[in-house]
Amino acid sequence: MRHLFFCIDGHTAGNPVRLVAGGAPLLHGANMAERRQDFMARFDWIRTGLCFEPRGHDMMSGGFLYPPSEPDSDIGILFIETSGCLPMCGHGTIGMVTFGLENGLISPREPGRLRIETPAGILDAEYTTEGNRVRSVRFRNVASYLAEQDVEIDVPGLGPLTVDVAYGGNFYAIVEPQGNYTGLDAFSAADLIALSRVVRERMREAVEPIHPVDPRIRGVSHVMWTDRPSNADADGRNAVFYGDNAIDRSPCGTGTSARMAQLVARGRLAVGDRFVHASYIGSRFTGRVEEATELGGKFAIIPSIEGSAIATGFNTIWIDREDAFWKGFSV
Ligand code: PYC
Repeated sequence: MRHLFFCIDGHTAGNPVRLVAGGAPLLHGANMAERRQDFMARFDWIRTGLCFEPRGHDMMSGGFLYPPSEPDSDIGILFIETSGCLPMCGHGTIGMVTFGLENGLISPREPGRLRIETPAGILDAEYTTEGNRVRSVRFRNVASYLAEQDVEIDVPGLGPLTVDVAYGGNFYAIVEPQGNYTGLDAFSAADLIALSRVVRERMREAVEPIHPVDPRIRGVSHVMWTDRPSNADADGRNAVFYGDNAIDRSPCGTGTSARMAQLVARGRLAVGDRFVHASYIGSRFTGRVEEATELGGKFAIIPSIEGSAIATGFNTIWIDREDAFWKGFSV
């Protein structure tokens, strides 16, 4: 039996986005958060089959568009990635909004504006166009906050590290230069991946952050290695590890949101400030601290992230149950 998926492939700031425009399963659930649970319980094979080899690769990421559950929203998004079915994904949002608009899959009620329902919450987005092309997307992300401070771990090969955990739609362990981690230039991507696996494991042993309002969102999933920018036109750069083998090619939208929440909580960034984040390959997102807020009694911020995406082609993929690797594999 073959399951057919019609996809629009492309990338946001270098990181892949596979918008599955045909073949999305019908999901149960009153909102995108409940539909995410249903998808994980019944359809995770679609995620693994489309994201992992031989149809995808370690960085593969994307999602589906659904009718939103609440009347004020224009569109619902469900994210898939090699790391799982994320509550929220920033580069994915920018890519799927771009490809959805350019191909007539999203019709906003007000041109230039969109209200998007994600499993992590509602996003208000603005976009600019030139002809049929979407040139940029800025979205106001979900409330983001510093969840854990100064967690001490010991990493073989690197030694002791003091690490914060911040939330920007996913929970990030944030490693700043210190001790033997002297900055990104001293490490290859393979080094960072190997070290990240250990950092994530040690952090999971040490803390389990739980979203203050939605306990279904919990646990450190990503590791962000930070550094000073290499050029004056950025405020920082990073390498974000996800899944088991991936370094985000984009500056990571939820990671940049988490980083801004951490910096505001530590008094190193203020409401109204702009924060240009460079990725491991030098691509950029422009973040802004839109406002201070509160999340389940905790201090939080509303960050916004701006970036752009480009489609690379249509891709008709099937998953054939006779294929030994119909669910995908990773080495
Ligand atoms: O842009 O939020 C993001 C993201 C999450 C994982 C990879 N990219």
